[in-house]
Amino acid sequence: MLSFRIKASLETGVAFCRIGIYGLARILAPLIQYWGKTMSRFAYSAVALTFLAASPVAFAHYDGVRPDSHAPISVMGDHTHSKGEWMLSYRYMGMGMSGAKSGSESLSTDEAFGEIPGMGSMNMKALPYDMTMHMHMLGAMYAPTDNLTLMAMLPYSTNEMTTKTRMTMMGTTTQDEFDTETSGMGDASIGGLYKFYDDNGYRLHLNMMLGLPTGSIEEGDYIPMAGQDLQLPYPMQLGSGSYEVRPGLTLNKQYDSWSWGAQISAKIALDENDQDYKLGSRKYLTAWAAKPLSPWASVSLAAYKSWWTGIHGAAEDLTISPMMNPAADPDVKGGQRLDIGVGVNLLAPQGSLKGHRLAFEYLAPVHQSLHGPQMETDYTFTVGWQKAFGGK
Ligand SMILES: [Cu+2]
Repeated sequence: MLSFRIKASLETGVAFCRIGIYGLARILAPLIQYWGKTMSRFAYSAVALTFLAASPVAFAHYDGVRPDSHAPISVMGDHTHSKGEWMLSYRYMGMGMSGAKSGSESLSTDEAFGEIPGMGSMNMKALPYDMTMHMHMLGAMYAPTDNLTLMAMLPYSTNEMTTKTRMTMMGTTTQDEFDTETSGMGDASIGGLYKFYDDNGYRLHLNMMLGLPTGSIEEGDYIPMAGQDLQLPYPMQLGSGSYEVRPGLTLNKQYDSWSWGAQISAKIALDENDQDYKLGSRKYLTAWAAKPLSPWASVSLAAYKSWWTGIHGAAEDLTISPMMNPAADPDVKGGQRLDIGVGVNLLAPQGSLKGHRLAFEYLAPVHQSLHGPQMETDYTFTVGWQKAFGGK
């Protein structure tokens, strides 16, 4: 009876704390408006997450060896390690894009061509129509202390694009298409995750990553319209060419029978690259919930919201005109998207594979709005392997 009363009053306490958190976040949000409109939305979430984590009710301590103690596999820098532990990981990410979109409207091929001004006496137009990206990502983590986890990631990407072309010669319009491909190392990233709260099943850490300009931004391929190899438009390049700060805040909350988490993060290019441009900032807001089905498997549902802005400057050696191909237009690059992800995390609890993790996640867009015409994302698929070593 007494414990029931304590429990009831604790729950009431939690409810009040949550209301307090919400109120506080509403008061604090305007104070950080100078971050800009989108950033203030982020700040609001950050403040809310921080205070949510401080809800003063005791639950079981965080359990790091549950399948759902790692977030869905698409989330980067989602967890920290304890002192002396290290981890290796490999991820494959596939992404498919196709069609053309302007705003939140899908355009027919004719409508999309209609939005391209065209160039020359033959009114040449090129429309990127289909793109597949394959990324292999190696990751390593090491925790020198219980609070600090160091992290490094190295991607290797292959981009394939099909572009439709149209030109008019002596009153006759002809349509054709061509394929281009690039592959190589992308932008490596290094940094740390700093865990500053770990209690009552809540864990909160800061993500402090730095993107390095190791990926090429001068990839080219054969362009039939030009009859020669040319530097390809922005989406086909392997790296950003800039140093990037990638800050973030991650929250994990574990209950006996389920867990949830959230992350806000951004990628901000610090300097103009060797081609005289800088990618626009990208911001991400992610939330997930996961349910263990057994000691070795959990399923998850996640929402991924992202915003990105156009490119500043223009690639110096890009001779493909934005008048002809929207992929070469630095201004036609912004957008936002909401993806819903369904995932599975597997963790071998014993035997010779003990500690090995395998995870899958499939993301489908439910809404996207693009400063277009740009191709729209059809799906993202990630499969990953992770294994931690050492520690206590
Ligand atoms: Cu790890």
